[in-house]
Formats: sequence, C-alpha cells, structure tokens
Amino acid sequence: MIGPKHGWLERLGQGLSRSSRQMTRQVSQALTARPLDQEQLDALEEMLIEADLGPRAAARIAQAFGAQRFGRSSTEDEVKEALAAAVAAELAPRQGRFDPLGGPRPFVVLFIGVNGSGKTTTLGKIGADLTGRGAKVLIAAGDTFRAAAVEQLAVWAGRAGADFMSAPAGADAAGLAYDALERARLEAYDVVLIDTAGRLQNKQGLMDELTKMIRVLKKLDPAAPHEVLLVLDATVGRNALAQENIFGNAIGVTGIVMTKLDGTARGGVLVPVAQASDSPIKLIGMGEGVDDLQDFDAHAFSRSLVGLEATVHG
Ligand SMILES: Nc1nc2c(ncn2[C@@H]2O[C@H](COP(=O)(O)OP(=O)(O)OP(=O)(O)O)[C@@H](O)[C@H]2O)c(=O)[nH]1
Ligand SMILES: [Mg+2]
Repeated sequence: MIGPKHGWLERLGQGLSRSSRQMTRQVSQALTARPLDQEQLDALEEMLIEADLGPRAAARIAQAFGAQRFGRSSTEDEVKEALAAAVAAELAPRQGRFDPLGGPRPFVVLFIGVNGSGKTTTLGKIGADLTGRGAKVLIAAGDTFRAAAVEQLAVWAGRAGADFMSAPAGADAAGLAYDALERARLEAYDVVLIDTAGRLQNKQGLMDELTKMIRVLKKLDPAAPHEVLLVLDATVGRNALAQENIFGNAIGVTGIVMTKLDGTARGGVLVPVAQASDSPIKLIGMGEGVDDLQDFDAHAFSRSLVGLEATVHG
C-alpha cells in the first residue's frame, strides 16, 4: 500500500471532477424529471457508454440502477447514490493491493507501459513514499533507450533519497536489471524499483526486452519480479483497453496503475479496463506531484466518479 496522504479523499474528488461532470451532467437531469421508466434506462445506458464505461458494464449498471429505482421519482442525490453503488459493485472485485513491504526482500517492482503513460513518475512517487516510511530503496533506470529518461529518473531518486543505478545509453536493460537485483540482495535493500522504456524501434522489440528483463531477474530470484505494474494513461480513453490487451497478453502483468485521472473527463474508462484485465487495479495517479498517487479504493472511486463526496468503506 501507499501511505495514505492527508486529504486524499478530497484530492480524489477534485481530480475526478471533470469525469464526474461528464458522467452526471445529462444523467441527473434526465433521471430526475419523472418516475423512472424504460426509456430513461436506455438513455442512461447510452450515456454511460459515452462516459467510456464500456457497453457491458453500462448495461449492467443501468440494470442494477433500474432494479433499485424503477417506477420511482428520484432526487439528484438519490440518482448519484444508486449509480455509485452500481459502479462500485462492478469495481470492488477488481481492486487489488500493492504491498511492497509486506512481501519478500528485496521486493522487485517492474514498471511497464507505452511511452508517456506515467511509468517514471509513478515509480518516483512510490520511491518517495517508501523511503518516507523508512524503507531502503534502489531505483534502476531500465529505460536505456532515451538519455533524458535516465536524468528524469535520477531527479526522482534524488528527491526520494533512494539509491540509483543506471547504464550507458543503449546498454542492455536486462543486464542493468540483473545488476540491480544482485546489488540489492548483497546490500539488503527492501525494494528495487525498475523503470523500463515505453518505446523501442518497434513493439516486438519492446516486448522482447521486457520478457528478457523478467527472465534474467528470475535467474537470481525465481519469484522476481514480485510485481509487474502496467501503467495506463486515462486520458487516452478506450485506447487504454488496447494497451492493456497488448501488454497483458505478452507480459505477466500483476497490477494496473491508472494515471492522469486528474486531467481527463474519461475516468470512467477505468471500469472496462478493470474488467478486461486479468490483474486488478492497484494504484491511481491524480497529478504530477509526489503525493499524487493513491491506493485504488473501488468504493471511494465510484462515489467520486459520480460527483458524490467520497467516503471510506466501513
Ligand atoms: N496530470 C497528471 N500528469 C501525470 C500523471 N502521471 C504522470 N504525469 C505526467 O505525464 C508525463 C509523462 O510521464 P512519465 O512518467 O515521463 O511517462 P513514462 O511512461 O515514463 O514515459 P516514457 O519514459 O516516455 O516511456 C509527465 O509530464 C508527467 O508529469 C498524473 O497522474 N497526472
Ligand atoms: Mg519514463
């Protein structure tokens, strides 16, 4: 887990405000006008699809909503409460826990995803959170393709007070990953965070490199990497689904991080991604700052997504 930051519920609500406006602008008006009928339920389903929730979840949420409120008149808050409950029912089974200090040491985390999705930023936030909680953290710049990537990561490592390893541009990323884990074992690190490239010459080249990184890590520790986080950018909307598909099929992903939920009206896309993926949603990114990463809480997320004040599920 990520150490809960003060005011994270407010930040979640604020971050998702564009998405919640998109979700509920038409919905609330349409559904409070008269007692709920089939025509309104069909319109609701359409609107949920438009809000990127995907056809299957949209159909189920509309059905669950209808089961609760059919034939009754509703206030805006009643609409939102019923919608939040229906969305939470979809997401709760897809919520997972990122717990790098609760497993074996050193705990190895690999960050993968297309270029610009937020891998390096997410790694930096996690590094800072872990050192802040007293962990001994080693960060490895496994993106050896882009020189600027190493510098960007070095800044995050410095800020976090974590140790940092890099290799010359163009060096073998798998070799660096191996060296990092070897050092971490010798020097008793708690966690090793390994960044990767988002783009190489071609897609197959990237998948081959990631597969090789995982293979060489396993030579040192058959259980490593203990976590393979696929980082997806919410602002690309339904494109995130295609990315989940490609990486999920090629690499053994263990958890999803959905980033940039603060900068988009398309936060609803988390729902179809959660359902398409074999691995749960573990973390969400709500901004560029060091504190803008949260554990994924399906209940709080669902409430914020429909514009209700988020609460922690009791
Ligand atoms: N608003 C917002 N911006 C974010 C978030 N996460 C990352 N970013 C920004 O997105 C941009 C790309 O993030 P990076 O972490 O560099 O992405 P990357 O996946 O490492 O990209 P490559 O190294 O090119 O593969 C940066 O400008 C980040 O500050 C987020 O949760 N919210
Ligand atoms: Mg990067």
